[in-house]
Amino acid sequence: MPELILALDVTERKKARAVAHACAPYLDAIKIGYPLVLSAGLSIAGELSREGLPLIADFKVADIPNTDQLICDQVFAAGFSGVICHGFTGMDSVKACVASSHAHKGECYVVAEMSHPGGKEFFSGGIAEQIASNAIIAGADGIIAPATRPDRVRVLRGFVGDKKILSPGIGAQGGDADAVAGLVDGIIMGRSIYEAPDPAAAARSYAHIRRHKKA
Ligand code: OMP
Repeated sequence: MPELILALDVTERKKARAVAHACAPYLDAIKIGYPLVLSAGLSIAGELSREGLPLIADFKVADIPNTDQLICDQVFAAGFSGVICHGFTGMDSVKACVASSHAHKGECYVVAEMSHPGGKEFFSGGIAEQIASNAIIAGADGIIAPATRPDRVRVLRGFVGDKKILSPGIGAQGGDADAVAGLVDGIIMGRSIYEAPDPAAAARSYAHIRRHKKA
């Protein structure tokens, strides 16, 4: 049953807290990243974690292993329960992110292929498949794969087995929730929820997604 993960990319602390609180009953996790953390500060993580939902840090960590580990350690110290890192940096870097995540009893997700049109430029020709395989070998908990390309999600599923696939790109980026809901473990959704006139109603309207069975 795919989870619904809110990508809370707003840049006002007050709005972030209000949207998170209103939507929380209809969500399985909240993801925040640079837009909110750079505007509201890292302490927003502790505030949002009071909603009682897993909180994923989307910092797309992409550095040498030592720096990756330092970043991830700070992520978990701030109250996050998961982190997203890039995989193109290589196995040793991904392993460093996984090691920090698991040392803090958190989860690590590796971007295998990005959802925007430009995501096809470099995550192509077998690269995404290699990143996905490496993520699994490195012990990651799952990958990020594009809801804008369900055919690619299907292919990448073949490389990650039962590990989680979290999938962004629904709504604002043109992806169709029903087309991927049966293929993934989590749907990441941002603007279609937090820009809606009633974010809670928008989140609730995706309740059917959470009942899809994985193919
Ligand atoms: P919306 O397009 O507003 O629904 O937001 C999608 C969210 O998923 C944003 O926070 C993006 O940064 C994130 N995302 C992608 O859209 N595409 C990707 O390939 C990877 C991510 C991500 O890692 O979460």
